[in-house]
Amino acid sequence: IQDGWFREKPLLWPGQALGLKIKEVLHHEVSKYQDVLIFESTDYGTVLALDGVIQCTERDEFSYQEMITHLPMMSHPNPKNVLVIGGGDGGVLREIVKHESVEEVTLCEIDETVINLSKKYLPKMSVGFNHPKVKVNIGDGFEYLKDKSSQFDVIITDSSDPVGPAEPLFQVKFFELMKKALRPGGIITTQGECQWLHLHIIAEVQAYCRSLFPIVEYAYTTIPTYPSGQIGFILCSNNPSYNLKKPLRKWTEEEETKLLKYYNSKIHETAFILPQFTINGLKELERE
Ligand code: AAT
Repeated sequence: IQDGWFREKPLLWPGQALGLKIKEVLHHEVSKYQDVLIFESTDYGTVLALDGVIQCTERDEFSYQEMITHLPMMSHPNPKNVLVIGGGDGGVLREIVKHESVEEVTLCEIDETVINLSKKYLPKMSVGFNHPKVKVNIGDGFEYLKDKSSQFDVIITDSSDPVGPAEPLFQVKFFELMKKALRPGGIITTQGECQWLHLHIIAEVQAYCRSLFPIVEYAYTTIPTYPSGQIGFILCSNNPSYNLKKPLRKWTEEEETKLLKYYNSKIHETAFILPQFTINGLKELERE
């Protein structure tokens, strides 16, 4: 915070930093796990930043939360039991319960402070916590998954970046645990970082996903307040006959208008079409 501006302090992309003008700092504390800052910005509504990195803003969160949720949910024929790792603002929960097939959603967030502050300052996202199908578990997602097997139809890892508490969530062991926790025909999606900045992370994660799952895909969305204006998702399934690039189920156009702000069945398909520098870069990194 400097001269009324918030500037990101990103360890993972030290050569660039997004700035947002502050209207008012609403809360700032160091929790057991991270530095937690909530402020009202002049142009992007209320903002949550963890360890100096923006996690969500009221103005553009829907892009990320809808895409990380509906890409896997619409690729599954009948998702009933869903797990979210991270996602303490509640936005992904808000999206999951739009699917009527869902019977139970569990959210496992490491930092209770994020949940409590989101309930106070980010009501449009934390509304997700109020749904009767939602259960909350406070703890490390990695630990939580250790004793789970064949339980979830969809697992969504809405995690922060691999520095700090989310580091274990980018390791191969975590993907093995998710694989074990999936039911047959299950799908996982993880926050997959940005092709402009982190092709090496994407290549590494994809490589061990390919050693575990028959289907591995990368998709992305646009979002002004994540680094470089884009963020990706890694999707995997244990069912080799799935085509995650095409929605298996669709909402009607009226439902899309009513329920959604970013996702629709057409953008589902385009999200998997990657620019040539990404295709070339990933090929090169895979050879190394
Ligand atoms: N929808 C908001 C986007 C996020 S929030 C990521 C959440 O993951 C945070 O609330 C954080 O406390 C939680 N988290 C971090 N590590 C763990 C863990 N080991 N187990 C469970 N939850 C965890 C992500 C924004 C991405 C930003 C991209 N630059």
